[in-house]
Amino acid sequence: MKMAHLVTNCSFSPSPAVKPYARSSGYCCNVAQFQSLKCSNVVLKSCPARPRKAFAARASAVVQGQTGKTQTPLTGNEQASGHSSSRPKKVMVIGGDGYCGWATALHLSNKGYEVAIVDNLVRRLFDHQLGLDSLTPIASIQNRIRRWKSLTGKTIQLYVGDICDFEFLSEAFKSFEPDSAVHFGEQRSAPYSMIDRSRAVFTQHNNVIGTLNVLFAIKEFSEECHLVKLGTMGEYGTPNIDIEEGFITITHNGRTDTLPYPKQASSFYHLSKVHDSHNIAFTCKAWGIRATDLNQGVVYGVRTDETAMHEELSNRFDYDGIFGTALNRFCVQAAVGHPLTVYGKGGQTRGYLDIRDTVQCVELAIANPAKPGEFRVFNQFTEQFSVNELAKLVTAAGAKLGLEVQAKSVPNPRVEAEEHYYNAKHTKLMELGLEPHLLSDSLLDSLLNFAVQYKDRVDAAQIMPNVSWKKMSAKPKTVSV
Ligand code: NAD
Ligand code: USQ
Repeated sequence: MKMAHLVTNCSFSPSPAVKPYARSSGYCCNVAQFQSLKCSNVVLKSCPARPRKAFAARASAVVQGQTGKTQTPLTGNEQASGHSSSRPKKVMVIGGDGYCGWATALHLSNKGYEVAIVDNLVRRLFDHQLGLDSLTPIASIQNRIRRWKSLTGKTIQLYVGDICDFEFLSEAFKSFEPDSAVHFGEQRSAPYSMIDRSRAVFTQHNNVIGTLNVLFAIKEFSEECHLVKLGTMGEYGTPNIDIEEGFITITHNGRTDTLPYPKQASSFYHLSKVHDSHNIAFTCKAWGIRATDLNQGVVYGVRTDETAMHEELSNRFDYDGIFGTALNRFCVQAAVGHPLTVYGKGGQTRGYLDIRDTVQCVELAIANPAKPGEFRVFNQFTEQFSVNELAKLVTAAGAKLGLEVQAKSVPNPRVEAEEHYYNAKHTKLMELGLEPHLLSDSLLDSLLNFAVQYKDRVDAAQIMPNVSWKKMSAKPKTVSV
């Protein structure tokens, strides 16, 4: 029996003095730091067959046969050749402890993929440091994975560390040997990136260098590995023409070419995604890497088939002014009787999708990999809404549940167009078979009921936005109360 490092019952007690954005902080951003965490009941066993460094902590020791009802997905080569060995396809989910990543890791595991999560848990640290919390209580990653194993018999491996640490990432790649790497592991909040200089620098360093390391790891250790990278619709901004999926054909001075669609990102976070896309496109050309850039819209919802199986599998649900996204925030605001915070005129239009479609889209991208050297871009959303439209929908759904919901325009903390044209294409994932869960009355009802169920956990002080694009400065800023 192959045993690896088994880590249980870790409890994090970061010092309040620790800066979230300092890589040398006492948090588990890398090897030594992870080991210096306060952990109770830590059992470390060595793996004689494949020795690896202690920081590549695997939560479950034994890789067992998959017991899911769905057909075991095969590796890319097996699919291509029509031959099948019994080896399930391996997917590394980077950022697998986060909102989209956790739901995706469970979904893929349920579908018969062999899954490993890579995460440095820095998102949990942001909460500690900013005094924020998920609406839903979330179990530690170790308990989540143990619960999943006890319910389904399926193993998810865990590598705790920072992908900006190339030594750590190399070990994870060499040890797991992924067929696909799904990369969610970034600082993903636009407001967070606009708090102050150090958070802006952290965001771009974390995201750009992390992705660059993933590209180097693929080139060095897993040439065939398909990179599925979470980008964002916000890379395109809000141009006054239709938004295409990644590329646009332009005729200029009588000559025609198909070029990357122009990027007009509107926060240091969104800009980090633009830089990522350029680096990925370049390495596809230069090194023959196969990559899919999923330009995802704003995600809403919280439950997927898998996370609903047990409260210890619950996903995070952010509602605060920094990490909370529009529709999720509005549902919580409605539940606690807070006026819906429409920023400015409320004509800001974006693509939105249900978290159940996030996991479906990623699965589709993995099952239909890009070819070697191909850089594909899919726009990943299912419907467009303006902020005013969302506020109207939530107000109506709240009334049906007996909630008195009011929408109120608050001064827009961001610099963005508040009335604009928006028409973004999103057909490529549909062509691959996406069956969207559209925002229906019933979904809104259940989201609202969910928010009502946990309303005692809401800290009303975290609802109003408190990060201003214009007032951002070089001076470190504290944003919690
Ligand atoms: P999240 O913050 O909940 O999860 C991100 C995870 O990545 C966290 O668990 C965090 O600890 C981990 N992480 C961050 N930096 C890391 C590093 N250097 N090394 C290892 N792990 C690291 O975010 P999310 O909402 O799940 O978003 C996931 C991805 O999807 C992001 O790339 C985001 O830009 C993209 N996206 C999200 C949304 C949305 O509405 N949530 C919409 C579009 C795109
Ligand atoms: N907005 C409000 N009121 C609120 C919250 C937001 O009016 O209380 C507005 C914002 O000003 C913005 C729009 O709603 O115009 C969307 O804001 P958001 O906070 O829901 O989403 P955003 O900051 O764009 O970021 C989120 C995720 C990010 C992802 C992005 C996809 O946090 O990771 O990249 O959605 S997209 O918007 O398509 O770029």
